[in-house]
Amino acid sequence: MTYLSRVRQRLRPAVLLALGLALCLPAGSAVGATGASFDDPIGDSAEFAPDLGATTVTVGDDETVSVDTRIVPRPPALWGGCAYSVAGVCIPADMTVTWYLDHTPSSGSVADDGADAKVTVIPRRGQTFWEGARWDGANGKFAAGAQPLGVEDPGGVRWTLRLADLGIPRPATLRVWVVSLYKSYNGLGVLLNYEDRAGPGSVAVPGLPGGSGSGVTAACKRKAKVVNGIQRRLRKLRRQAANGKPGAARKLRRLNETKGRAVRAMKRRCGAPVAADAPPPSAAPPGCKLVTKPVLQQEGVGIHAEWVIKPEVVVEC
Ligand SMILES: [Ca+2]
Ligand SMILES: [Ca+2]
Repeated sequence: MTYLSRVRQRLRPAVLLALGLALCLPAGSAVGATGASFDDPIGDSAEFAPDLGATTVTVGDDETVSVDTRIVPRPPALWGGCAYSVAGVCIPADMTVTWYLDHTPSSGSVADDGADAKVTVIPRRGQTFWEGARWDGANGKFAAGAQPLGVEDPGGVRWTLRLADLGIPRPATLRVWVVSLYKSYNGLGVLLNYEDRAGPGSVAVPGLPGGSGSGVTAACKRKAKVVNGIQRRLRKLRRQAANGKPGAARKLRRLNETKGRAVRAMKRRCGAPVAADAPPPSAAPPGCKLVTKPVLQQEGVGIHAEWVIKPEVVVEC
């Protein structure tokens, strides 16, 4: 039997289902904070891949999400050590623990069960590297995002990121699962491929107080107004640059950079824009509903674009 098939056998779906059902809500959450935890047995990964235990997800009232996962490192590499040594030289293992976050139905990485964001920790040669990434639908791949604040203790790890940095809207149903992976070639050139999976668990991220995001909409309108103002100035500068006005080309370049920042700030506030010519969704997946609410839309393209807030039918979960 190969190593891989042994790993696969250990991860039969029935086990995963049972783990998913073990989800429970913690008692005594702080006011405004919400969370969930899910368990995974210690001992189902006895070697190579770090063994995942319990995971606790907390959405704080400070607009952050924190995830704590208990981990037991396994031999031979333990936590980022050597897969093996050749003449005293350490060959490091390729080891990662990745948290997948799915917050929006009908978008995200199909290969990763619809995940819209992920956080990865890479232990290697006594150092620990943290990475955050968000699904980039336009390019069909994960794009590097804000780096999580990661903390280690002898029994596991914990990381924190802002909801906005992971693209998590309010309200949302956040599904989280964890994958511990180990890959290396042994001395005979055979690929060792081990994994431990935990979850999924799900957390209800409530909407902001005051109804369906009224405060968000006001802030979003302000951000859209800023971007539209920059667009008008860009059109004017472009005409001036075309007519050879001194300094106009330089100002144009600088303002384009400002625009990039303003557009990103606007999208953080407003959420992803809804395409004006996209047909409205006809049905909502289980656990979600169709609602009419103001969304961000782009009218016109390129330098002639105007950003508007318009009511549209969207899926809300
Ligand atoms: Ca485990
Ligand atoms: Ca998704």
